[in-house]
Amino acid sequence: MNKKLELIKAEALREIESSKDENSLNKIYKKHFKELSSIFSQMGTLSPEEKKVIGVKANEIKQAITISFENKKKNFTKKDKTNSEFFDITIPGKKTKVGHLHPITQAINEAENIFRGMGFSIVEGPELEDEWHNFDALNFPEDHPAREMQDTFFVKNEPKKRLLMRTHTSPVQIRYMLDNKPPYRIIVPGRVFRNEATDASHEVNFHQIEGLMVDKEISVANFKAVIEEFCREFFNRDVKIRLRPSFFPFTEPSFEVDMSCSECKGKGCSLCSQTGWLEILGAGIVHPSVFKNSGVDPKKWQGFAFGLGWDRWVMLKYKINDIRLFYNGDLRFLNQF
Ligand code: FA5
Repeated sequence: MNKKLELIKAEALREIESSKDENSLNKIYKKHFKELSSIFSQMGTLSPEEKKVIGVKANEIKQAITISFENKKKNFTKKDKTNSEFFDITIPGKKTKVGHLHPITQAINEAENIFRGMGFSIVEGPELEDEWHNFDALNFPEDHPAREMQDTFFVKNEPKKRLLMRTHTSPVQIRYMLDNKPPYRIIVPGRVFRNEATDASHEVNFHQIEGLMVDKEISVANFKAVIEEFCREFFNRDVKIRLRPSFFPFTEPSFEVDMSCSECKGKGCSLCSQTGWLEILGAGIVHPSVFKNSGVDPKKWQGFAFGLGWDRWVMLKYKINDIRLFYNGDLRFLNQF
């Protein structure tokens, strides 16, 4: 039995040492462990003295084989790890898909840069507005049909302070003037909401960029200069615009600005309702009542305000023939920007 044990030890250590991979190592260990187990099971046939000697020896051999097995196994694991950490830097990388800003937002950023260049600051206001800021302070008399020009989503029907989704960005004029002293030169980009039927140029949810410039000697000529400069920079060319007299309760005089339709070049199409012109902004000289409601002395200060229908500007720039493309989430359209 002594000889057999010596043989198992020598063979096991040699085979473990020369094993090539973890799989064959495990097999070798199992095989010799089985042989040792059969020696242990035969110990009952030995005399007490022999049992003592053989028992000690068998245990020493079992320990030696196990240590050698563990060391070899560690070696393999280390090698495997090194192999898996290796990577081939010459393999072309996988491109990660990243999103991008919505075309309307990209264009708002562009507009902000142009207006900043003309000394305007960027101001924001709440989309959930109250009736006073959205209508009353802007000189819309209660029950006046002018309120109906902007079909409104009322949110909470409280008699004293009715809440609504703002129908335009003009209420931010009031908020800003109440909080700041003139002169002013601000723009207010933002989302607005109107409860109206949609078509190629009308949405229920669209964007406007409000503008307000107030100082001691401001006239319509300043307005024209600012808008023409903005058009030139935004469209990167001279564009044809026209001013039409209009009505807004918060400006006097008021006018609407149209731009020659880029889709049909002024001939008439579904985008411009066959007129050849697309209305792109409303504007006017700030009404004295609006100044009074905002704590500004109309005898000392004067200025103009305007509201760009931003979606239509972006449509003109990129020759987009339907406003609904901005909002239906079609990636074939959005990924072109
Ligand atoms: C206003 O909203 C005024 N607050 C603009 C203003 C500001 C006038 C300051 C004077 C001084 P209006 O309702 O016309 O005005 O809307 C302004 C622009 O928004 C329009 O010229 C048009 O380009 C755009 N617009 C109006 N309704 C829609 C709609 N449903 N979908 C997309 N664009 C629209």
